[in-house]
Amino acid sequence: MNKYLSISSEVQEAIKSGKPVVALESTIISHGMPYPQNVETALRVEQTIRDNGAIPATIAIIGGKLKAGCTPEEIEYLGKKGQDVIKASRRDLPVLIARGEDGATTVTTTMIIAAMAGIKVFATGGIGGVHRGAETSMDISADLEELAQTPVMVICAGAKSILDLGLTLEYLETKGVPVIGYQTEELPAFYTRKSGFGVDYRIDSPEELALAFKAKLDLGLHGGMLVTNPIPEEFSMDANVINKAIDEAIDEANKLGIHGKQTTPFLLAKVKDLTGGDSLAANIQLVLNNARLAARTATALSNL
Ligand code: PSU
Ligand code: MN
Repeated sequence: MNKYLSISSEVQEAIKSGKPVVALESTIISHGMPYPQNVETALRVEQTIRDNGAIPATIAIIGGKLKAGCTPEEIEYLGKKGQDVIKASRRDLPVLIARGEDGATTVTTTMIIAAMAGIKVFATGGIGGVHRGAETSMDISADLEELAQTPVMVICAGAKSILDLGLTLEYLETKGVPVIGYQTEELPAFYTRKSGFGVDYRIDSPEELALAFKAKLDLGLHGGMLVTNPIPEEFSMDANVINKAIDEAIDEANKLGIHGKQTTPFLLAKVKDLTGGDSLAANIQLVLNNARLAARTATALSNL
């Protein structure tokens, strides 16, 4: 085991005995939601995974250690410290570790640490992707490169239309990442069930998700698999309301010259301000929905 990695005893025991484990990210805790809803949600997500037969492993960097499996106290710490926890992508790991700092793991770093620990399934809300205007800004999330190289199945609710969804799908195609729609032919757009873009394949059961991912692993094909799971109908938002807020947020980001790692958190916070409590409630529900599917899929995978 590498000296930078710290796996909780519960997660370690589960991995060793082949029990299903689901990884969870911490940027959604420290940067994605306000305190205390962030902590409440993170704990509810963990409980949902347990209720569906798997062991949760919330991933974060604490005091320079790569943690697979956080305690409720550590989750409280990450949630309370909020934006002061550095948003940590792949390029941030070396210096954060050297300095013994904390880091909130994005999809990218959660995949890296999950793979190091031997965890194959990861549930989150939304992934990063190719930003609108990327043809000049070159702002493409490291999440896409990670999906191209690290063997973890990422279960999300699609991507928000703060991104260019068409270009995001093109990029994933080039990199050989399968984009699966869970019980849908259409890529969900996080707050809404539809985006107007098709997925590569529709899969209707956790068992088939597990079989497809196992085939990818067995063949030694690099990289992960992206499973997009639409937000439940009753919690989905009006596309016009959300798209108007997103356009406004992007205009403001451009005016203020927001760039680099600030772009995604800025846009997410702005959209949340403009749409009030509705978008937070939707966000919480879709994460719980992804946690359920991830737990069932990790269970199916461990039965193969
Ligand atoms: N998109 C969301 N919610 C999020 C994120 C993205 O709808 O919380 C977070 C995730 O942690 C994701 C990261 O991995 O932002 C991507 O950031 P960037 O675009 O800077 O790569
Ligand atoms: Mn970026």
